[in-house]
Amino acid sequence: MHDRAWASLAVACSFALGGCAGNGEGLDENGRPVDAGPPPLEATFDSIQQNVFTPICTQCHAGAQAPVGLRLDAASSYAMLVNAPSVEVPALRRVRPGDPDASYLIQKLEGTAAIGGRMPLNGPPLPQATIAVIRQWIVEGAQRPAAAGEGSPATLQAISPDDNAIVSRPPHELLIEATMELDTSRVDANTVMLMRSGRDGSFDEGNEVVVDGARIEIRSLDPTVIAVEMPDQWVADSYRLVIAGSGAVPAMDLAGQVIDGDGDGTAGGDFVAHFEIGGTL
Ligand code: HEC
Ligand SMILES: [Ca+2]
Repeated sequence: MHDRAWASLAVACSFALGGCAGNGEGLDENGRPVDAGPPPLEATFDSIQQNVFTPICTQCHAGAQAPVGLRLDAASSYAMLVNAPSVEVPALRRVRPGDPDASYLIQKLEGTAAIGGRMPLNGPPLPQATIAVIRQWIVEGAQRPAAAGEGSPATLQAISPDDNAIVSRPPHELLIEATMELDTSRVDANTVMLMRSGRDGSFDEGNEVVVDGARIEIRSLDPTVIAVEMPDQWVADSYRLVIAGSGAVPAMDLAGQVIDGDGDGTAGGDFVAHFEIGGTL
């Protein structure tokens, strides 16, 4: 549909006006603009990701060395932003759905934050019209339309730390994102379990230690983002996070379908993620 619109535009240009972009310069052989970027910015998560976060912010905010742990690549940004506390000003959420003025992301983009520089750091500020669109997305609830197909069971993904990551400093929290809305009444200490290996890097000896005292916070509902916040000091060890998709009380989606924790395409199976603190094993 877009292609046809472009094609007829190009035809109109070259016949009626004798070429509108320098005699077809900038157009390919089918009359489409050569450097057509993503579709224009609109107030949806995917559009903001494609037009702002990916091209501008991931120059710095990506990978293990991302500043203040904030990764803004397409796979991480939603879970890292929505209802997630700012590191610089922990009293504020990076994005507070419905309230752009209280969202630290907006303060950083407008240059009004109490700490640090205006984003993008050392670059030209975003146009006010772009910030207005991001504000509008927040006003409308900072939603992200579900990606999973109708009827397929929810799968989970470790957003941070990455599965099998070795981290030198203890993470503030563990972030897990589901592909759809879960029954959050079932996301609790019965279904979310964290243990460490007993400093031997393996989980079969019986010397494993269950880590308790973790606070489980639901950051967003649809898709469900789960943050596991640790209150106490971390011990250098190998860790395993399990979200039950089996047993007596498996995690479920809202339709009552058990999660596809092991990602084999059918409901059931535990979600398991590993990471290591200290890199000494
Ligand atoms: C040149 C590197 C660079 C670029 C590009 C960049 N940032 Fe940053 N960002 C940083 C650094 C460094 C910090 C921490 C120091 C500071 O705030 O000045 C930071 C901090 C932040 C914070 C504060 C996070 C918190 O938890 O307190 C937010 C929000 C943020 N950036 C958003 C963005 C967005 C959105 C973009 C793209 C429009 C962007 N940044 C582009 C380097 C960058
Ligand atoms: Ca062990």
